[in-house]
Amino acid sequence: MPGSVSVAARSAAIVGPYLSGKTSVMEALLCASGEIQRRGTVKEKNTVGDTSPESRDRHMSVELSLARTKYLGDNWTLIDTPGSVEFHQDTVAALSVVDIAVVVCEPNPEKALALSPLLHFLDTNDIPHLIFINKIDTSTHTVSEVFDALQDVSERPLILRQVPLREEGKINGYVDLISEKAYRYGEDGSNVIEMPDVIKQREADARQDMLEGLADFDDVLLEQLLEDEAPSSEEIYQQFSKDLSDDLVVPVLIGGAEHGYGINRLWKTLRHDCPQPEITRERLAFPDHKQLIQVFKTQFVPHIGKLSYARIWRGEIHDGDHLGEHRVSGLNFILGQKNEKVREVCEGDIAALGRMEEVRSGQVLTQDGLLKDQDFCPDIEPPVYSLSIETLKHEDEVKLSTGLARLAEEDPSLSFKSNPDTHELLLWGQGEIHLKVALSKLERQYNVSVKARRPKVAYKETILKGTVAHARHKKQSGGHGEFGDVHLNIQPLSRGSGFIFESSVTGGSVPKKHIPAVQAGVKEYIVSGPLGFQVVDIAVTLLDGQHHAVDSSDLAFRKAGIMAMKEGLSSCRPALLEPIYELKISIPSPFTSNGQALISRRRGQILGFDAKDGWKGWDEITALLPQAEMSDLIIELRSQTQGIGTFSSEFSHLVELTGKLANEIIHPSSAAAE
Ligand SMILES: Nc1nc2c(ncn2[C@@H]2O[C@H](COP(=O)(O)OP(=O)(O)O)[C@@H](O)[C@H]2O)c(=O)[nH]1
Ligand SMILES: [Mg+2]
Repeated sequence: MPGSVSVAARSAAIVGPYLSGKTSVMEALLCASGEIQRRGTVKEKNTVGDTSPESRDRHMSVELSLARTKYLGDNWTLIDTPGSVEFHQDTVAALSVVDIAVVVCEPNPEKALALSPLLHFLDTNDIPHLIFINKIDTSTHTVSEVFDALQDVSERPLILRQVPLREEGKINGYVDLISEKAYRYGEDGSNVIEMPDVIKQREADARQDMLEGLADFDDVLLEQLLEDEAPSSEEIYQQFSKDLSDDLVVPVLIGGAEHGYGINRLWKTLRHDCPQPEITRERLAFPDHKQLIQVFKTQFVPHIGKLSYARIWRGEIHDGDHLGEHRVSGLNFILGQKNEKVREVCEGDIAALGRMEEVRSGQVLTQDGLLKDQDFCPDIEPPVYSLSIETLKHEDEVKLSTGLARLAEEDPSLSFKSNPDTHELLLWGQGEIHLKVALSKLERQYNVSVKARRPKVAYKETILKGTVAHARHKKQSGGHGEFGDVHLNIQPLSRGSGFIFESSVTGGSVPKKHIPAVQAGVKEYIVSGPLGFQVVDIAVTLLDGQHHAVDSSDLAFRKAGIMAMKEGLSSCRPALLEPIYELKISIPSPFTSNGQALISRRRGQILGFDAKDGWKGWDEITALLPQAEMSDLIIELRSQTQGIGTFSSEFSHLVELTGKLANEIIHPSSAAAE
């Protein structure tokens, strides 16, 4: 076991669903390591994590909180992560640089499903992790019920490391299954007690289960078990560390962060079993370099500037070092809100590097600069929710674009783009709270207030029958007049054809040089047709026309084109077209029928559903859904799936919309007045 040998700094991310107690676990770990004197609580808003106003106001972590600490001589960086799926990108960023993840969960089997996406992520990315069943003081279920439910959503085998001790119906201690010592919880750590007789049999059975679980990965241990030989504690410890490092098994611990229960045990497991950074470096397959620094998170801090949070995988860095053309200006260790300026950082450390203006999250630096052709960026969550935003003051537009660009650099799951169809600026992200937090940061950090509303739907219109329209633009006002005369054949096209303009003019009735002007007029008109929307799926052919030797001009022919379209289109039976998207909805199988009902209620059409590839216990529903029904889909989908259902979408086609719904869209004010 690593005793007093000094090891490179390690790092653990504390992950898990919203409200499971991650911020409290970090607080308890920091208190146990002596980093802070008194355990803060989330309720009193005095924890090391959750320091931003956005976090405190919402009683939830909305960003990463880092804390550097020392436990029994070893250096650590703990990272508290947001639990809400809406802030998952930060969690993924943290998981891209840590040696281990501590998954915190509720002591309730009914809530195990909520861990499914996270465990899937850890399992498929081979990130070593352990599970800490928290709030054990409030548990009304047995630990084995919770354990079984967790096993159902984990691809890796779980191995229970402790059995709970119950006294008067409450869990108030545990037996460690390796050392076989019993402990009673106390506010200042647990005290060893004699193992009560009532638990001996259960302890022996649980220990046997643990050993059998480990023996699946070790022939020597298997042989020992088959021959009824008792392996030594030392051998079991070693096997555990190895299996965890290799991400073969997932140890399960129990405790209660708010009272410090089981926290020393958690620390010791981390200390003994968490892989060393060099093992993680191999897992992540970094190339060999003297210095290797991975930036995983970027933050723009008022009065300080850009900070790049980075893990040092190899070598040391000093303040002022050049990494190729990038100069490190300022090095800080972080404890929640406090930054500690340091002159150098070593292998394994996580630090905030100042003023690396050209470096972005996900990039890796070596002594020669950015590592090219190798991508360590985590995948970006596809956006599922958007708002149309506009500054309250016109003069704030420049500030808005600076602010948005920085927010999107800090959080790649947030994006913005203008919609050419509706002329709106859309902010895209992971949900209502995600966007509200972004808007609150815009106001607080960039001093821009914006108005946000539900985005418009990009309705279009077309025609159901064709016509030939004639228009003459003529103006005589002294000097040069204006003269243009056109005959346009306007015909509907099949869905998805777009817009076609042709000319069949012969003999120069409309001079060649003016034909583009007619086309320009037609295009200008179809931006907003008789119903008020862009006209699509039509073919316009310039059949014939007249010109005047002196008065004809591009301007005159453009105006004639507009006039002919205006007169022609109103007699062509205009029809409203609604955009339809194809959705892939990922949903845990117990909720699949709810998901299908949700689509049907929203005028959707289910195309099919199947088991989701590579996801145990999940389905994927493919469906078509009108865009008008999509804006708050994620909210309802999450509310029906313990917060974990999600979807991706892609524009599919336009379809004619008729009846009352169409009427309400074409005449919104009259519909509202009814
Ligand atoms: N009874 C009890 N409550 C806890 C425990 N740990 C956390 N809590 C409470 O659970 C709530 C959520 O905790 P928090 O740490 O913010 O969870 P997070 O969202 O995962 O960071 C808070 O009200 C905590 O006080 C615990 O061990 N026992
Ligand atoms: Mg939290």
